Amino acid sequence: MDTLNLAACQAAAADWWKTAVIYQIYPRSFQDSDGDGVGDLAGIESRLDYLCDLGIDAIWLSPVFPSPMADFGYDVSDYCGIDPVFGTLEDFDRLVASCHDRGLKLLLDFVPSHSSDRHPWFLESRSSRGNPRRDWYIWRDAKPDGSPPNNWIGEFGGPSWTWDEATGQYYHNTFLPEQPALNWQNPELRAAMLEVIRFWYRRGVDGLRVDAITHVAPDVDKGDNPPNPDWAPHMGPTHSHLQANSKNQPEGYRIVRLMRQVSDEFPDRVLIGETSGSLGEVMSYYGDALDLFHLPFNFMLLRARWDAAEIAGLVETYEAALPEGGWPNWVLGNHDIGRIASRAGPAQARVAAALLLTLRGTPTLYQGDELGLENAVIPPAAVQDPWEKRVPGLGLGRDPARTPMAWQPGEGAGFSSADPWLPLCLPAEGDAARQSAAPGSILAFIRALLQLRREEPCLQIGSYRTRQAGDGLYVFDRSMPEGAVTVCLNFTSRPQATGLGGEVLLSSDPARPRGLSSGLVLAPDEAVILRQ
Ligand code: TEU
Repeated sequence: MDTLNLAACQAAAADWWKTAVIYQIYPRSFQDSDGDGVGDLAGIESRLDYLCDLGIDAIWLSPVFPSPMADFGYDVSDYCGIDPVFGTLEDFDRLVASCHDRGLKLLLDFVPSHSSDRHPWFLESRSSRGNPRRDWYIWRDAKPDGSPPNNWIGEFGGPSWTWDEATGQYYHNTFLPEQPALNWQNPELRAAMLEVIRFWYRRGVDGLRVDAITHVAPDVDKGDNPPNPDWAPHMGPTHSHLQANSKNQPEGYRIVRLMRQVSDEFPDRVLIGETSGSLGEVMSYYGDALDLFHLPFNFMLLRARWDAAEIAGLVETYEAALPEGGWPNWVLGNHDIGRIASRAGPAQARVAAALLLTLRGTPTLYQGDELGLENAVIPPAAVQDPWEKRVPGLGLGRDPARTPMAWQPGEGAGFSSADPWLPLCLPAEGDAARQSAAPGSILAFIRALLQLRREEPCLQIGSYRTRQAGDGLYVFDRSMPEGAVTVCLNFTSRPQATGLGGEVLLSSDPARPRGLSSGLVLAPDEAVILRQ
């Protein structure tokens, strides 16, 4: 499948976010600078050289805004501030400047579907039915029997309606009761939220990752959600019903278009949408006129069975579904899902990284995955995630993928001088300092991959074509009119003959000689990039 011609290649090179590699920072767990066991902005600033050495182009910070932390920052109580646990607005301005000095872009999280129940807007809204901000949130009467207006279930279990005794109505919450849904139908709320985008862009932010977009502007009067015929208890309560009426409503798309228009008031900004459902849903968020998100997140690799044929199949399906002119993107891990080194198995972590960083499109790399971090075992007393607390024992909790970075030897692994907010989990190959000094480490391999990606236009903007996929071997080309590179991935723990020859540009095995090779046989779990 050839998906790009020369003109498209040139167009791709014009937008920084098409050739960039994004690195997701989960600020609570990146670097603590003030000894409270929680990471902060000054800590991030102190590690920018590490990120430059790694070779990424942009960082995206999960929320750093004032928050009671019921959902660890995804419950925002002031959209235009910085939570004291992370620092101050001055710290933030300094971080933006330090990033830009180094040529790094900085993206923030924008959480439009809900605020915190401690946000002054909500405190006003719930103060009385007549309050001018009542309509900034979604309030409805109980049914005659006192039950909620519909059967919708919150993403973290329980009804997605919370009764307010004082004013005698329910408010809608898609996630926790502490996260009341904002009413984007209200013109004043809408204007206030769009102004938040301008606030951060004026401070120099280069783009936004827009949270939980499928839940924005639900039509709560549309009726009950139908039962899910394929549901099983292990899937958790949320999926007992299909979210047919509660997600992806027409008004939500109109809101995204407005967000994009505001974003386009500023040059060179990128808008990324957290779309989490089917392929059709993801594609719909590009917009027919490519007027919605630049990059609707593609989470296919997060759910894929780690199998060469299956993954090649989904890459082809995704490529084929892209709208004309729509730029692809790939995500391998984030703060909501088990670590890739655990999902694919530690031996496959290099293959997974090679896949993420050589597929066509903008990759997002999650902090710690470059060290091969695995899921941590969180003792019950240390659980933090509200989802695990509300729906325990099903493995839904997200703490295992949120543990602090392990930087160097010594207490706290260089993350913090205090007890960290989540237990430390050391990567099997050692902390960042140890891996930096070890040529065969996964960190060294990912650095080399990122360097090759910078040097090799084929890997940034070349077309994609599957060569072989099956029996544990996946081989694909990335081509430009001037030449091509071939990516060979061994998904198994046995050797694999590729029948290919060429110049070895990079291997996950540092012992493999560079230079010309014929009849390439991949070692177990090896990734090789060839110039044909
Ligand atoms: O996640 C949105 C979302 O769709 C989640 O329900 C997701 O499906 C789930 O966490 C399993 O992966 C975003 C944030 O990424 C998440 O951390 C927040 O808790 C959530 O929004 C609410 O803001």
